[in-house]
Amino acid sequence: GTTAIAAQDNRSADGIRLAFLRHMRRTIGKPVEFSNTLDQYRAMAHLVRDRVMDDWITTVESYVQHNVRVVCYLSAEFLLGPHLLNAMLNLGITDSAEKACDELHYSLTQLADEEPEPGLGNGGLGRLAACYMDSMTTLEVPAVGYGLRYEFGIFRQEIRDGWQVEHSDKWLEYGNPWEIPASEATQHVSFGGHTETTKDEKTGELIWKWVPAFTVKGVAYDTPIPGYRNKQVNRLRLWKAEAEDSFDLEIFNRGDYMGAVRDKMESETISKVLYPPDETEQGKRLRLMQQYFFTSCSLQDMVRLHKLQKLPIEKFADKWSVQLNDTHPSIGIAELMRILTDEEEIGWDEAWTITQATFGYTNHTLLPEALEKWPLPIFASLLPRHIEIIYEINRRFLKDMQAKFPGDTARWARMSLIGEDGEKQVRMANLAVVGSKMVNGVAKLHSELLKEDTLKDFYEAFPNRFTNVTNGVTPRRWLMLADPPLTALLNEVLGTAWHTDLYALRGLEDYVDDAGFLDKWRKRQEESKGRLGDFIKRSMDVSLNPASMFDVQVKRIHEYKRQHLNALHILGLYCRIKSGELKDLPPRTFLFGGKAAPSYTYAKLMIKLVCTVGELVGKDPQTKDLLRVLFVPDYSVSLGQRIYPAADLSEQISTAGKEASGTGCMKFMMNGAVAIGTLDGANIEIREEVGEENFFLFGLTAPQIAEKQKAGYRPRDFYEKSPLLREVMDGLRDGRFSNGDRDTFAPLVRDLLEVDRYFVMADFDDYARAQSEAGKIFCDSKKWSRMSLLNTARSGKFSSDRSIREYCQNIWKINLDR
Ligand code: 26Y
Repeated sequence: GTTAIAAQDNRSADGIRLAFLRHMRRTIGKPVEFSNTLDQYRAMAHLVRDRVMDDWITTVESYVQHNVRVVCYLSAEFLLGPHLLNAMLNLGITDSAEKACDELHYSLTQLADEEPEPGLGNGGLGRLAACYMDSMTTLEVPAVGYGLRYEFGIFRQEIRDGWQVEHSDKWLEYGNPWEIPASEATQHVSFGGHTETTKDEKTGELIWKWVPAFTVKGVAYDTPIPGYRNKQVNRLRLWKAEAEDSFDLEIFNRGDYMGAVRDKMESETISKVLYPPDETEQGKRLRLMQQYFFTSCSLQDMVRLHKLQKLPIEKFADKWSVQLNDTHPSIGIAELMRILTDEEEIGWDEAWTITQATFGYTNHTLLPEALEKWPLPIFASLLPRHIEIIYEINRRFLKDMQAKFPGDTARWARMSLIGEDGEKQVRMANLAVVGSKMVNGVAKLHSELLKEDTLKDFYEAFPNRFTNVTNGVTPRRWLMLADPPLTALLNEVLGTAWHTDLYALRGLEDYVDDAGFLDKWRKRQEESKGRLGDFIKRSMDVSLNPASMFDVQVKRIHEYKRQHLNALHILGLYCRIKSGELKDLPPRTFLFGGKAAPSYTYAKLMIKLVCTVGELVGKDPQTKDLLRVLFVPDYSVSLGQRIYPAADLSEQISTAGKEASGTGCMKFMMNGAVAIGTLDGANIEIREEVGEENFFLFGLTAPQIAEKQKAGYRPRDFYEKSPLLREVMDGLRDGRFSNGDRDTFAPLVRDLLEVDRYFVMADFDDYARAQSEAGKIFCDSKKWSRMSLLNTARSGKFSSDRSIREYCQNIWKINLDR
């Protein structure tokens, strides 16, 4: 009928052009001929949003009608990346939009480049949450993402003289067309004060009351998350902290205008800025406030919606599955207990059953120092009622453990929710495990090590609670959006089934001995490298050689990720070229990107090292045509989309047993890069899928590392045994690579020779061996193309669609073939 025609027109080039012109007049308010690229981006964003909103309404209606179970994904970070082209891709209107732009004489990509990236996350954990939102919607899982609407996202990184300099990220400066305030959802969150008990006059039972010191208002901002071509749209609800309206009233009462404004500012600080995962911790109190603030708003929102649908509160866990993305929202366990017992007046035992049935906890780290702990005084002063609840959970829990493990006092102390070594602390991981029905790691090895090591005591107490869900990434953004020419080629030979069933890429294996196709594959790869080269020429004024091997390491800068191992290897190549030992080396371009936490001095020094090596090899006439090293500043989702498709070699070189999963490795693999890596995190599963002959393995294994650690590791022994390592470390110490500067890298050299917590020295020689093997095979372009093609062909497992299916099956108990 007529509505169908209208809907179709909505998505045609004409429909889009007319809508664009309408938004240019009515939303932007400019004659189109005076508009700049930012205006054009904004007009385009608004018309795309209109089309997403139409699907949103129907999705919400169908959820209400079918009274479905809802997954709530609680995460302090959502690293979405730019919306515009992703929304167009998922709606299926990219071609029409391109045509409309052509007619208007604009370039769609140029206009899309105007979108400020919503950088509401640090790295892997935040990006995972974004991939999972995409997959949940694509698989039609009713889901809400809950988090914080940071006014300032991850800092912008500048590299000045080789050092990282941070700038604040004002992503909201020109408004955000992708969010909609949801006024009906406003919540109020209390802090501080004290608790009181009264006796119930009838029953004589004690009633707890929290008398808080102040409250903060939570205002909801919704971002629609469109599924892939299925007319489904889920909601990402982010909370902004504002002062309570009563502040304004108090101005009259107290005549204290400045004081009122100060209170207002303090309230709004809560959602002001994203915390980087720093080593030296500052501002702990504010971070705890952030976590409680967004978690409480989210749970209150669920209770509100639950009641709106007239469901009994006792059935809360049947309606809501709450997944905790690491411990950051794990205070939710105590908060739900508070809501159920204090506010809904449900008895403790029933409340605990509901709470445990509601939550699932995903752990993302093995580093014990990264498990969150809050100093008791800070915690108790901010959340006096919650500390009482945690004590009561703990009392009952320890009683069970005493029955289960009689006499094992050391074990009880390790498992307690309150740490007593030194200053008393609240252990959030322990709370998360005790209060959840399921606990999962993010890759096979990681989940095993959680059971054997980090959470061993808990595994022994609750073996059935532990499971694994290997991470995944969305092929829509990381393949289709990132590499349209590759997408076209895959569509040509495989059709389009792989868009939502990535295992269908296996069909590519039919071409693995087809010389013509392999040649096509190689040419396409070189074109990808050319496109990245163009971008780097434009933005950094550096020219890259697209025939060289692109050897890429992009991820947060961290000692355990070992960007310095990569840099030391390049110095090794430099030395061997200088000495004449290495002659016919295939030219290589080493690309680095990633941010260091602002207070992580060592990581910043690692960036300086990479930049110093870059300058050295780029200036030396003997090496400058063979080696190029570039640190690309301000690594982000959109930069990742440009980089992954152009990579030949993917660097996944963390110390075995330290990287929980890693997800960048999966993005490289989908795009046909071959990995050089250790047996760590998801690398192990990547190697399993692609075959050991298509993966450059090196390094100590996790058990070997553990053994060395126990026996007393001496990095200097490796330095003394390896002539190349000695030359590199001596050169670094003596200033040979840094114009005679012996000071800058002295702390790094000292650490590596004397401590080397991450076994850089121990793995150096084997890494150099694997690198040289990769270099040799790269010279055989047919062999390399074959390996590259097999990486794409066998990447099916690493779609986040597969991960979400597993969460549905094993954790959320949601039936996908309704
Ligand atoms: C400030 C604070 C408490 C904090 C904020 C962010 C602590 C940690 C983080 C982020 C952690 C993170 O990104 N972890 C990574 O999660 C990925 C997704 O599961 C894994 O692939 C990756 O191995 C892990 O390091």
